[in-house]
This record gives sequence, structure tokens and C-alpha cells, in this order.
Amino acid sequence: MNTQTIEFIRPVKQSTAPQRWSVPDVEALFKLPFADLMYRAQQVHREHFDPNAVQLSTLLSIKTGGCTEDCGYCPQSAFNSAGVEDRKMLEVEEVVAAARAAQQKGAGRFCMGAAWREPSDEDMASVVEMVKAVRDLGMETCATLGMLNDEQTGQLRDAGLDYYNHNLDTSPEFYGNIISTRDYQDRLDTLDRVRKAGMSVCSGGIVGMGESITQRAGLVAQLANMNPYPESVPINNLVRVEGTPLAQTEELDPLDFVRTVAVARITMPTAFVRLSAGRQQMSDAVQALCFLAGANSIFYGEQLLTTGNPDVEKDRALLDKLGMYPLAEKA
Ligand code: SAM
Ligand code: DTB
Ligand code: SF4
Repeated sequence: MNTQTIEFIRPVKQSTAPQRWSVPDVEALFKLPFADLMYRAQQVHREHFDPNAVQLSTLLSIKTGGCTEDCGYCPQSAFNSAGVEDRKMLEVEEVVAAARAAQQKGAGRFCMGAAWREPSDEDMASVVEMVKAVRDLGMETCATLGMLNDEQTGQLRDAGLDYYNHNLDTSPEFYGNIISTRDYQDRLDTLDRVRKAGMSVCSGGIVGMGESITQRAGLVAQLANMNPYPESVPINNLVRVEGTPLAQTEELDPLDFVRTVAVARITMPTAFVRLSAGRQQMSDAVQALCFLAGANSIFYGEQLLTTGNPDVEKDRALLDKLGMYPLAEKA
């Protein structure tokens, strides 16, 4: 990378107007020398956040498996044979008990996930009760239930849902290699409805699915050019689950994952960038690099939806070792 390319990248601006990022601009960030990229990311991160505070979200699968969508990465798709046992929706009491336990362990946000293409009216009635009950505990609430219509976004907003998670997953160009049962535009439409209803948007993607750097840059550009960009951006490292079409995908170089976090931080300065799925397979050193790159949120608790996550003691030890602390526990 020569200095000409570095000059070509737009300087970080602090402005209320959204910054438009072209895919080549974002790709140029990906190709910066590692130290330059990390320095830029740290500068942006420190302008907007306490660099030692990390937001903790606990996930719960409220309805597992048997999903009608064909997402190539997902152990819960009925098209895949990952051996995930289908489970009907949990009862409100079970969800509240899990949320209370997560809160006692220090989680600030509780995210309820369901293996649906979209929720039915009956599903919505239960989810609304769950959201209200979790909110009554004093936790931030998040849900990820698939596509939503306007009525459903209104119901969730009225129940007090703080964040709705719906990932773009990858770039528009690579998307068709991974999913065929719904379009990229469907995802953008749901995010638009969530935004219009007045909830905060949580949207990110997965890296390590065999996409090119340009396609990885395409995902980040899509997210960063949303107006406004998401408040929360989960960056997932593909969990290669046996029985899914992506199980044999070549493992991503961990430094490329770190680069993705840094680029997300630079292009979405005020977003919480979450170091999401794939942490169980990551060394402490790589996770520390992700925090340096501007990640300031993690999934917390030994289970993601169907796959594992580091246990609470391990994460506490890591945060202690790095002199970091949960956002909710900040003095
Ligand atoms: N069914 C809903 C949907 O897809 O919108 C919500 C749940 S779905 C499991 C939420 C997200 O989890 C997906 O969009 C994807 O980004 C992520 N995910 C699923 N399987 C994954 C895997 N094996 N590795 C990394 N991320 C994964
Ligand atoms: C997100 O971006 N990652 C989470 C959450 N949003 C719902 C899900 C990760 C799932 C990993 C595979 C599994 O555990 O089934
Ligand atoms: Fe279903 Fe969501 Fe998994 Fe896709 S990612 S198969 S929509 S649970």
C-alpha cells in the first residue's frame, strides 16, 4: 500500500450528515498496512467511546430449528442436516428466568432469537409478552425473528423493544451464493420498517463464507451507507457447522477478521461493533486485537443460539486481563 492510496481514503469526519462510502473506499481501508488500519480505528473509537468498556448481550433461542429458509451457514435451516433438535417456542416464564440469570451475571441486554422466516400473529403475541417481561427486569431488549411487516414493527415498538437484529449477512453480490429463499431487498425493507417504527437497528453480517475482500467491503459499505447506519453492528465469524453447506469453507485468517472489525469501526464511528459468533474458536490474543480494532460489544453466556460461546468465567478473566469492564458496571 503506498501513500497515494492512503490519501485517496476520505478523512474521518465528525458530522451529523451521513458519510457515503464507496466500495473502493472501503476496500482501500481493508488493504491498509495493519498498523495504519488499527491506528485509524483506535482514533475513531476513542473519539466516541470509552475504549475499555464493553457492552454485554446475552442471547437466547426462543424457538429453535426447523426453519424454512435455506441460509447456507445456518444449523437451524430445515434444508441443512446439522442435527439441531427442533424445539417449539419457549414459555414466557422460561425466557424471563433466563433473562434474570443473564442480568445477575452482568449482561445489560437480552436478545431473543427465533428460527423463523417471519413471525405469525400467534408468535407475535407471545414475543410481545416476553419483551415486556424482560424490559420490566430493567434490561435492554433485542429480538431477531426474521422479516417483519409494519404492523409487527409497531407491536414490538409498543412492547418496548429497544433493538431489532436483522443481518444483511454479506454483500448484495455474494448473497445469492448463500441464500435463495429471500432477497437482499427483503432484508433492507425489514430494516427500513424497524427504523421507521422508531426502534434501534442492529445489523451486521458474517465473514469467512468464502467472500472476496471486495465483497466484504461491499457488506460494510451497505451498512455504513444506511441513513442512519445501525446503532449496533454484529460482526460474526462463520461458525462452520457440520451438516451445513459451508462446513468445509476454508478458515478465515484471524487477522482478516480483525481488519473487518476495524473497518466497521472507522466507517460507523458511533455504532456498537459487536465481536459476535466465532469467539469460542478465537484465541485471547485475537479477541484483544478485535477490541483494539474497535469492537466494544460481545455475546456473553456459554451459548449463542445453537452453538457454543466462551463461558462467563472465561470472559470475565479475559476482560480482567485486558483491564476492560462491562458497560453496565462502569462506575
Ligand atoms: N431467523 C432470523 C433471521 O435469520 O433473520 C433470526 C435468527 S438468525 C440465526 C440470526 C443471524 O445469525 C443470521 O442472520 C446470521 O448472521 C447469524 N448466524 C447464523 N448461523 C451462523 C453461523 N453458523 N455462523 C455465524 N453466524 C451465524
Ligand atoms: C448475530 O449477528 N449473531 C447472533 C445473533 N445475531 C442472533 C447469532 C449467531 C448464531 C451462531 C450460530 C448458532 O449458534 O446457531
Ligand atoms: Fe432460518 Fe435465520 Fe437460520 Fe436463516 S439464519 S435458516 S432465517 S434461523
